[in-house]
Amino acid sequence: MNIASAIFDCSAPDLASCPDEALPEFAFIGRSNVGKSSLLNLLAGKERLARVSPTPGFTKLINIFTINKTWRLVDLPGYGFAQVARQDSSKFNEAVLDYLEHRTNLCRVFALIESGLPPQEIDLQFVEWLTSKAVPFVLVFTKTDKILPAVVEANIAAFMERIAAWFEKPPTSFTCSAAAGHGRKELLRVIDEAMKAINAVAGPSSTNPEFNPNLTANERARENRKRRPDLNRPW
Ligand SMILES: Nc1nc2c(ncn2[C@@H]2O[C@H](COP(=O)(O)OP(=O)(O)O)[C@@H](O)[C@H]2O)c(=O)[nH]1
Ligand SMILES: [Mg+2]
Repeated sequence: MNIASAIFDCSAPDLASCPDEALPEFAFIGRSNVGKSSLLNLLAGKERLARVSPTPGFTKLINIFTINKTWRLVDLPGYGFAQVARQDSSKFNEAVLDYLEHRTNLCRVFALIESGLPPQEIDLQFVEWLTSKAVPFVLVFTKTDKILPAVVEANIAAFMERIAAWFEKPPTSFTCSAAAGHGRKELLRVIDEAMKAINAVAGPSSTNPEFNPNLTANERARENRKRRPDLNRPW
C-alpha cells in the first residue's frame, strides 16, 4: 500500500470528542516512551506527523490522523507513567480504555512492547485486558536497534509464553525499529489485510444486502454499531 496523504485530523480528550466513525481506525498503544509516535511517523512516512518526545507521559490526548482519505491512524496516550499503583484499571487512562472498548470503527490495535525488557507486569495486564474485551490486536516489539538480537528473541519468547494460556492461537506479533526504519512493511501488511476484509464485508457490493448506498457515512456507522455482535466488531 502506498501512503499518498497523511493529515492530522484532531486531538480528542475522550471518546465523545472523537470524529465520526465513518473510517476504519488503527490505533497505537503501549507504555509511555515505548515508541508509538515514532512508529506512527515511520508508517506514515512523515517525520513530524505525531510528536515524538523523550519525556515520558507527554501525549495526553487521542491524536487522530487521516491516511489516504480512507482510514485513520490513532496515537493513544501511553500508560504506565506517573500513575501511583491504585486499582488495576486506574493504571490505564479511562479515556483510552473507553476508546478501545467502545469505538466501533476500531479495526486493529497495535500493542507496542519494548523488546529490550523482559515481560513487564503492566504490559501483561494491558494485553489481558485487551483480550478480555475482545479488542483485535497485534503485538509489536519495538526499538530492536537498541539491543542484541538474541536478547530481543528471548524477551519475546518469554512474553509469548506468559500470555500463551489466554489464546487458542497466539496473537500475531512482529518486531520493529523506528530508528532503523524496520517494521513498516509488516505494519502495512496488517492494515492492508484488514482493509481488504472490511471492503469484502462492508464494501459497495450487490452481494451484500446490508450495504445501502443512500446512507451517509455517519448513518452507516450507526447501522454498523447496531449490527455489532458484542464479541465481533463489524470492522
Ligand atoms: N533507539 C530507538 N529509540 C527510539 C525508537 N523509537 C522511538 N525511540 C525514542 O524513544 C523516545 C520515545 O519515543 P516516542 O515515539 O515519543 O514514544 P511514545 O511515548 O510511545 O509515543 C524518543 O526519544 C524516541 O526518539 C527506536 O526504534 N529506536
Ligand atoms: Mg507519543
